[in-house]
Amino acid sequence: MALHDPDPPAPPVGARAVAELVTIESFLLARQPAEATGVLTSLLDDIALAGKLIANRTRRAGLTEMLGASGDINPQGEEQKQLDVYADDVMTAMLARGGRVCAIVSEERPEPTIVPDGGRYVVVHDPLDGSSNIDSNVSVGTIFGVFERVGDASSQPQDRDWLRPGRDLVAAGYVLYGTSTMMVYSTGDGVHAFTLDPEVGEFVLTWDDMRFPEIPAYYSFNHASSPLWDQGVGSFVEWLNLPDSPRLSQRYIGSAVADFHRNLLHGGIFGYPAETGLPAGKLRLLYEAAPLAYLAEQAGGLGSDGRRRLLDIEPDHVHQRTPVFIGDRALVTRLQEMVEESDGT
Ligand code: AFP
Repeated sequence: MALHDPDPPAPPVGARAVAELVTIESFLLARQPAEATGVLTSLLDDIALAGKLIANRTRRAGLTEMLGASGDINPQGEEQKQLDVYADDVMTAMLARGGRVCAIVSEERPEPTIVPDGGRYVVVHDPLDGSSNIDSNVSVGTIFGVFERVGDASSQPQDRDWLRPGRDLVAAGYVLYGTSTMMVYSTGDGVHAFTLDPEVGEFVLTWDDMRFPEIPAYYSFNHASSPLWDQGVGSFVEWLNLPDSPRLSQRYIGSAVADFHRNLLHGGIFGYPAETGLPAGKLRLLYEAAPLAYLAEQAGGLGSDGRRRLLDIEPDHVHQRTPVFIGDRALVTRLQEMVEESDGT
């Protein structure tokens, strides 16, 4: 079920939906390679269950006094929302219980969490991306990436197991808490989306083998920051508004996961450039930019920091930031060309 036009096909409903009902568990099992042990499948199952728990709490946040700040500050110096802490606790508990994960890197914790007697996978995640939007009831999401550890199972996990370029990811995805709850992931075999059916409590297949549409529709940059951008990025966004450009419409939610999701469905580019005073941009490489770039490439798109392929950047530390441009391959390539041109002047 390829996606080539800006309006994705409506998912099956009624009797056809039941007949065609494909849950994430059955889909994962059906698509796992013959030689697979099922451990990665079970790990993605754990993340799906964590997503259901977080979805339930975010949906009821206004009713259960779960809105607002927790009173703590995260490693980036940002105010932690109560739901940031809840989502981080749920992800950590779910990932640490199955004996499948040896270390967990979270946006909300200064250091990686080592899981005693853990397994062969390392999970990096942003438990609730866009959390500054929660109180305004705007879409937020959990972004995750999975690496296979480098060291053998008997050794203590260490930097070499999580300071990895995105090209080493074996899986990545997000759970989006919006008008509906969706889980979108890839294990290197295409990008697939599932919608949580609250009545059944199951993530049900909505789209498989998603591809960026050939004709993009949107660009997503925080225009208010444009005076702080490099000249190359400024020229690119100006070009987007010229008569001979692809004539994209502008949409910006302020939750990277939600902006990425819209642009994956309808075509487009999301960008968070470097700014004067913010030379590395705002987004974190390991658990925000790299997982989204992995999905973008699996869907025929591209991720860049303006000069390099995002998936080739080796992080020096777990909370490293990077400029981010992700989405339609032709648009990201055009941006890189214009940055290169301005570098040359
Ligand atoms: P929060 O998680 O603090 O809301 O930040 C969200 C985010 O990291 C990313 O999801 C957005 O694209 C970006 O920050 C929004 O930042 P601006 O408000 O500066 O545009």
